[in-house]
Amino acid sequence: MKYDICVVGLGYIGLPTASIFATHGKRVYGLEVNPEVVKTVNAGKIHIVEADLDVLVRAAVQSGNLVAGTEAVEADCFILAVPTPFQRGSSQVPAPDVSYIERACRTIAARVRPGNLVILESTSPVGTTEKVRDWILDERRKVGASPRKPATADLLFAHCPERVLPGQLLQELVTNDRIVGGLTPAATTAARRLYETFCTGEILTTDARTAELAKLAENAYRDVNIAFANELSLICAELKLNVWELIKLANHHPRVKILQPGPGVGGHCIAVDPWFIVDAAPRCTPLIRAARGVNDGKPRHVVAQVKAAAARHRAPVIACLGLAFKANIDDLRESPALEIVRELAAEKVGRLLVVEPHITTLPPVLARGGRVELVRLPEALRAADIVVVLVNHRPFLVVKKSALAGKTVIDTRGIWS
Ligand code: SAJ
Repeated sequence: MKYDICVVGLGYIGLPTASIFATHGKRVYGLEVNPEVVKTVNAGKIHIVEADLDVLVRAAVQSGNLVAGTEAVEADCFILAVPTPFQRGSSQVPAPDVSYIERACRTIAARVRPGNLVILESTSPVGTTEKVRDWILDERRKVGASPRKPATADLLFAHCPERVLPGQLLQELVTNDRIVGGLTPAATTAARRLYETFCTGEILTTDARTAELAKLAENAYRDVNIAFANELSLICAELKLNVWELIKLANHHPRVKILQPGPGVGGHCIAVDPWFIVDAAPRCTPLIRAARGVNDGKPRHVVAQVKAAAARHRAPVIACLGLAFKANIDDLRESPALEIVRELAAEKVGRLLVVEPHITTLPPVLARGGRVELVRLPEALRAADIVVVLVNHRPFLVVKKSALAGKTVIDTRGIWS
């Protein structure tokens, strides 16, 4: 069977994208390396937490338009939605790791036919769409000359970065404006037509390299702005002022809109993507690099605050509320909350009770050593001497003041301020 679209990678972006195309009449195949994910999706279920995604995936699978599998198939269009992490290595600047994209390209290469459109959705360093083309053509050369082997000119390549916000992904997938940048004008046009299937936002066309940098710039912009808020929180701690009140007051100015400080910046995007720009242009990026430094330094500051509070107790019990990288999701990637709890456990600061409503078992990094317990909110609040808010999950917002009486509160998100 030939599909309209083959989406490679059924993660946070690939699964919703595959499902939305399927519910708009496209025959979609989800190519996924993890057989467990394939099984889950083919059963109409989901393996990630995202509001209403379960309903969308069920509808897509029940319609017969979405099928998942581990083998590459033929399709008119291939959408690459695999991770692009970074490697810390020994260098000062973490380097982007595009190996998942390369593997995805080599996996689909033998199935790509003349006239096909290959879209890179993964956030990528500038120039990656050109590499996608090169990897696919290289792999086709390796597998031997095929009678239907397409030359570069027969294939269309474009970068269409995803811009959706985890937590409100489904709505943003449809309504956000979309940037579409092809390696050729024909590729740009083909990609624009494809996204018009479901996208109600404006579709903005450009070239692939500009599209790549635009996506990185958006996330670096947010990182720099959060760093400003985090720096203000350090200044306020030093001067014994309330940063939340300060920001609220400053934001009454018609042209000031300061973001919120927190325990640090997490997730697989904002904490990662700015490094792709620094890596590409190290001499031009002192501001982006400094922002990364401020945000990456914030967990250490929180650990120091907790240690200072713990030193006032003989056998401190510390409740850490939240492990995810932000509110109301289950994603622990690059989570500052996780880093803080891991550090407190490593330093044996006290008995650590963690509340994370979106998980049922602790991640291995915390489970090792048995120093951290995953408990429910009432139990943690009852037992704790020190309560540390690391994530502003909904259930934490409604904690009554009386439940905190007599306890030391370190509220990194300002939910009780
Ligand atoms: N954060 C703060 N203070 C704030 C806002 C966020 O400390 O005022 C923290 C969060 O707690 C979290 C981190 O920053 O740890 C990132 O959260 P986020 O909500 O700002 O962003 P992400 O990573 O969930 O999603 C971002 C979005 N990019 C922008 O808003 C420019 C999203 O649109 C992108 O699609 C996504 O990255 C991505 O996949 O690149």
